[in-house]
Amino acid sequence: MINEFKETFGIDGHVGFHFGKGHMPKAIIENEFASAEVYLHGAHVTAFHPHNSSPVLWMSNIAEFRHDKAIRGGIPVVWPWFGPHPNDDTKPQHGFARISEWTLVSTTALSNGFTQLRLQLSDIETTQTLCPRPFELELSVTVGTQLHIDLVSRNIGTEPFIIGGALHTYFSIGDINRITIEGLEGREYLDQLQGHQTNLQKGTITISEEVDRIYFNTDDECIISDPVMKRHIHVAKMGSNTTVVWNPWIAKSQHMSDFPDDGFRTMVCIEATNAVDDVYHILPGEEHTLTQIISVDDKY
Ligand code: TA6
Repeated sequence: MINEFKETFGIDGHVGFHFGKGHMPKAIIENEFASAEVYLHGAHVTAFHPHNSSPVLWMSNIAEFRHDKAIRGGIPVVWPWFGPHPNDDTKPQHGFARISEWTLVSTTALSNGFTQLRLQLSDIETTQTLCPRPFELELSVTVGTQLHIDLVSRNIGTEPFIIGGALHTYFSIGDINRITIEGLEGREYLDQLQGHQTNLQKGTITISEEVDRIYFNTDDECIISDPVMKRHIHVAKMGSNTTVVWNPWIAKSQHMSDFPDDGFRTMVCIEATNAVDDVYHILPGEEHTLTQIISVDDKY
């Protein structure tokens, strides 16, 4: 399998393939700007490391690499619903895209020195029980001075369908008690820990307890200021008007078997999301693109 990937999609000095954890195939991307890793399981980006900074994505050191489980950390692809299924709790939390095996479609060394991978998931028997509408889902990963992720949902059937989802990105930070997150000042949010009570974000976000918030009516860029790692992480997005900010804090970290008890101290999730009223009705033949663009500046 790996040799077939290498022959068909390998690009000398830019794209290689290996069996990663759990003996799952992954693409290794390397260029003059950064390195990255993408597992075919869940089309899951597990690493983005700009050469002029430290790794940007947080990964659990006890993540489980199993076909029936999402990899903990990196960028889980949440689709076609965010959170629990709207009316069937037997269906997986955050949809099925992140626990499906995707197909690699292309690898490209772009003229600007960036490297692009495209992966696809289409309606196969395992997904038809979960998504009764014919669909095509594509993830495009472009690695360079920034990490650009596009999640394209295509309706290839004859009936309209509604989709939600998220690029559920885990960011690596120096100390949760010392970061601030700008960009959502003055926005309202649903507090998932307070029965979806609506609150107003006053000033920049600081975190000193479990946080699980869905900010709505926002297409804003967020900026994580990290005084320990002396950098800012810029998180821009398109095709989304809801942003989720999550940190599990102590109790929830201890409750998750694939999340280290002290993991909450060095991670925060900022998620480009389509949820609540920000879901998309896609007509036959049409598509929706959810984009997240991640970059780092060390001008601290
Ligand atoms: O995005 C925040 C959230 O919805 C939290 O409520 C928490 O459940 C988190 O996602 C992780 O979910 P997971 O299914 O990956 O454990």
